[in-house]
Amino acid sequence: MSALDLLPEAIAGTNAEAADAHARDLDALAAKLERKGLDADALKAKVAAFTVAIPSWGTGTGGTRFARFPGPGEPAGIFDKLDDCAAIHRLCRATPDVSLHFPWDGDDPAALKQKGDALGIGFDAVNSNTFQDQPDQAHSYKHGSLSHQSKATRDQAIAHNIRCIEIGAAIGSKALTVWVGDGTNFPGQQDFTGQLDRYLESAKAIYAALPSDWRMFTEHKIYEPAFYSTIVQDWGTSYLIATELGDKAQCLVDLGHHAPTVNVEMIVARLAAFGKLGGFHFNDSKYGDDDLDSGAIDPYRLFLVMNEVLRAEAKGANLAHMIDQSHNVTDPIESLIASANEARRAYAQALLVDQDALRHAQESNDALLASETLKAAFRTDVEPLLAEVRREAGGALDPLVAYRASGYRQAVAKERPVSSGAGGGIV
Ligand code: AFD
Ligand code: MN
Ligand code: MN
Repeated sequence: MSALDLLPEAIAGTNAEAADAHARDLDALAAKLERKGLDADALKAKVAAFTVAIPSWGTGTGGTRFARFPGPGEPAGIFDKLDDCAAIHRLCRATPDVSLHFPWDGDDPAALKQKGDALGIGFDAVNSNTFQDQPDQAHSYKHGSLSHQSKATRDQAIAHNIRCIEIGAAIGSKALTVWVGDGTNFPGQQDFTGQLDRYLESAKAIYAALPSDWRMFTEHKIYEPAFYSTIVQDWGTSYLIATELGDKAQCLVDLGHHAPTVNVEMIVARLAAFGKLGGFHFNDSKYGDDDLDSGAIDPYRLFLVMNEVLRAEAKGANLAHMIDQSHNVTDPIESLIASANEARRAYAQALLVDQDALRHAQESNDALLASETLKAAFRTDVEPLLAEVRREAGGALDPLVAYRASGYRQAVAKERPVSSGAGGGIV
């Protein structure tokens, strides 16, 4: 028996306990929506269609560069990670896809596909990793990868990205996300332009290997692991790279990859306006690349981002919704469930924005009414609607309660080896 088999009973049992209160809350919300001229059923269908991909690397306890404190039942490999992803989806019914990271997730596409199919899990964008060395590799990435001074090192990094595309193509992915740690720690360490030229040449070689129906996402980040300059440091450079590469290249916005005061929703709008918005890594941030749970710090910002997501998607943008988080002090399954729910909540709230009222306020320069129009949607408690969407799809009214009731973590802890806490590191 698999630990996943514990879930149906826990879902049924906790749903039964919560059924009466849920029905009353849902009726009250439906009545409120109706007064505003909104149809709860139409909203439910749109919310159900909004899904986010789970990062395979987010299912294990993360760490900082100081330490890592693993919990019980840590996944020992990609197949355990996929089990955990399936558990998350069965509870919250919002995460049918997983985003894989290579070589962390092995090099056996047939086995990955078989496991995904058996669990009913699909695969979103694959991620390459040239920000750390693997035991068997010929050339070190200590001083860079796709932008390295040495052609042999650049070629090795290119070959790895092409292998990621091959694995991805075999398992049904349609995109490659490229994030590199390349940069410098000292002024003068590298020539800014020469480094970018080398990066572009490498990126073009990867781009040339994309299947016709694939996209390549370029992901920027302001700093870390490089602390003076980072090669793809902001959305401007990401846009320039994606433009230089061609139509199949688009920008990926990780919500935590900007300076703390940056207006991320405006970046989203700008990239969308020029057809270069490819997708997201949802998470939250207080200072930098904190990789905190979605909506944990600034749920209003997440709502404002979703408002732009809705506008872009209404105009036909195909956006990859993915999570990229590191869970240091929580059970990663719980954090991922909560994050998927928060992403959906913000999306549902954005659906409630009275767009006519907003446009009217903008046209009449009524700043306060414009702000209040957004706030009115943000203030609406859509939890009963989210719960009903989960219930109708076979999930839990309260997935965290059902997860804890299931004993899933305790069950996998009995089967999986104890994970070592030695060393720091992001995952
Ligand atoms: C990095 C980036 C990038 C990368 C991930 C690995 O956000 O998405 O793939 O973390 O954990 O900071
Ligand atoms: Mn990211
Ligand atoms: Mn990040």
